[in-house]
Amino acid sequence: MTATADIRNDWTREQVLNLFALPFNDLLFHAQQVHRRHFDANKVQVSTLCSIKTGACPEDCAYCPQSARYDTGLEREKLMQVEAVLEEARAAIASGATRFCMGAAWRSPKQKDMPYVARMVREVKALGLETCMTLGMLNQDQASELAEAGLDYYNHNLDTSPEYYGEIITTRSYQNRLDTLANVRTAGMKVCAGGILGMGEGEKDRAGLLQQLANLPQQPESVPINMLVKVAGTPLENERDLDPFEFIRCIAVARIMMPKSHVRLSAGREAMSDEMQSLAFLAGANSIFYGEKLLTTTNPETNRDRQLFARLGIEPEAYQQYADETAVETELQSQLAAQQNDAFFYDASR
Ligand code: SAM
Ligand code: DTB
Ligand code: SF4
Repeated sequence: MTATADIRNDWTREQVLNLFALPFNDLLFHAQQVHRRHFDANKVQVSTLCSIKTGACPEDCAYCPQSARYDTGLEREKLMQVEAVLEEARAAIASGATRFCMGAAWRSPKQKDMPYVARMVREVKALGLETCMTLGMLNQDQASELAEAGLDYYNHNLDTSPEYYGEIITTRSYQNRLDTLANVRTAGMKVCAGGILGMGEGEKDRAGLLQQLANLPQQPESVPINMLVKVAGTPLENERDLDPFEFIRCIAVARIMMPKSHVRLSAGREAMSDEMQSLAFLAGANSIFYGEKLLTTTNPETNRDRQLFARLGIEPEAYQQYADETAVETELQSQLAAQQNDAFFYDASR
């Protein structure tokens, strides 16, 4: 099969469920074959998150620590100054990230905020990072403004299947989300869209989420698969753990259905063992959030991630448009060499 013949936008729910029903080893073998047709299986893209406006969100997303409707003890913070964002972006470069994703706890951006966020995009990009933002719903004009500022990716998740969606969010509709994704595409930006697993949904809902994403007119370039981070005070704080194999199955099915997309092993890694994360990479995940904080919750320590990469022989994917490419290459190579050395001395009793 040729590379493009892999891509289909006409998946039925039954076909997706048939993939989920494969024996685990067959599913992973299939996913790994698709993965290797399109990607170097030992490269993983690394993005760092920055919460540019935290908490006090008017929406009611049942998983989210930033909703003003739940008492999660989170301190609200106003929109960050551009210089403070740049400082975080420089730190992200120094630790080896190639994409910087700026998130705001908004239903949608206000017009008065647009010049600031556009400036953030321009200046972060000028440092040589790929840029991504997630600011809630966008109308067509707002999407075009961000595209003109040079924003590479816009993240907006579908979160779950259309059928289960109403159990999780009531303040915006599934169609609102699809409209935002269409506006982002029309503006010419790359799309980052995925969802969350472990919110009490069934396999048919996980299949429904992937069906929606894969059947978009153009598949998202980036597909974050989050494992619910259970935050005290949110309605989902006591949700039952999802079987880790179900999570891995979902990554593998995403890889098969969206062969050319980067599938991101996103929130929830801190609660995963190294072995589970390596299974996710085997299933075709090839992107992570890197850095000790997600938006408001914690992520694995960068040293743990570096060691994991070294133990698995994984290298961070280079981003060819770095302002000073040679310097970054050298930095990444020396970090990797140091980690490989550390891994040699890895203490299994740790
Ligand atoms: N407010 C904007 C929005 O919702 O569109 C952008 C920020 S929002 C925090 C970005 C995404 O983070 C959500 O769509 C959701 O998929 C993910 N997310 C939020 N809280 C999470 C949690 N507790 N566990 C896993 N993923 C989460
Ligand atoms: C995505 O899919 N996951 C990221 C990013 N896109 C913006 C956010 C995860 C947030 C986890 C909860 C928190 O740290 O607040
Ligand atoms: Fe607000 Fe986004 Fe959290 Fe929903 S996910 S409550 S929109 S910050």
